[in-house]
Amino acid sequence: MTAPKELLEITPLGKSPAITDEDVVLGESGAIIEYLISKYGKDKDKPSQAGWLDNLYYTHYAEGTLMPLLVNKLIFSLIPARAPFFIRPLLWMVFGQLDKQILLPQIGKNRDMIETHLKNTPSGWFSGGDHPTSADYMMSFPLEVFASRGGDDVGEVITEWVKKVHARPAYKRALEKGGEYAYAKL
Ligand SMILES: N[C@@H](CCC(=O)N[C@@H](CS)C(=O)NCC(=O)O)C(=O)O
Repeated sequence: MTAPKELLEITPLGKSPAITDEDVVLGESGAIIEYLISKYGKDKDKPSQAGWLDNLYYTHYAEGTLMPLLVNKLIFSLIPARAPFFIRPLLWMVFGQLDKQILLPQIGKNRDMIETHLKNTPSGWFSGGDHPTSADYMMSFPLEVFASRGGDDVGEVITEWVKKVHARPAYKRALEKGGEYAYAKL
């Protein structure tokens, strides 16, 4: 809800991320990651055969299930915060209940699944290999958002995973090139 309108000149939805590469313009993070890996990845981002299914699942789960839950959580707090002051208390009550009864249990279930998965993958990357794959690239944004906004609901394993992503030299190089980024800190 805060994207600069210049983004509309690049993609019809005016959302980020979006990339341009020669004459290609592409939005949607999953499509961008697949594009970059297949064009520039030189096979090094591919999962092993054993990790293929986990990679497939988490690559799609990130924006298909996890991120919409976190966006809903944000919207449930923005609606009351931005409402006229005289209906704010009522909206806080309604959206607080929706958050507690619908979102929190869902987020908890998702957190437990992710934490269990990461605990069972000793390498710490989602597809179980010794390097990140598309699943990790896709999971990094939702887990950064969750780790920085989720408070006590975030698990220890997720927090450690985000720290590990932030410690990668490639992540640091991206920050140097891309500039300030609110979710780069925990
Ligand atoms: N499913 C899309 C989500 C894109 C999206 O919603 N991007 C947000 C930033 S995380 C955005 O550009 N919001 C700006 C706005 O809605 O004004 C993807 O994975 O690329």
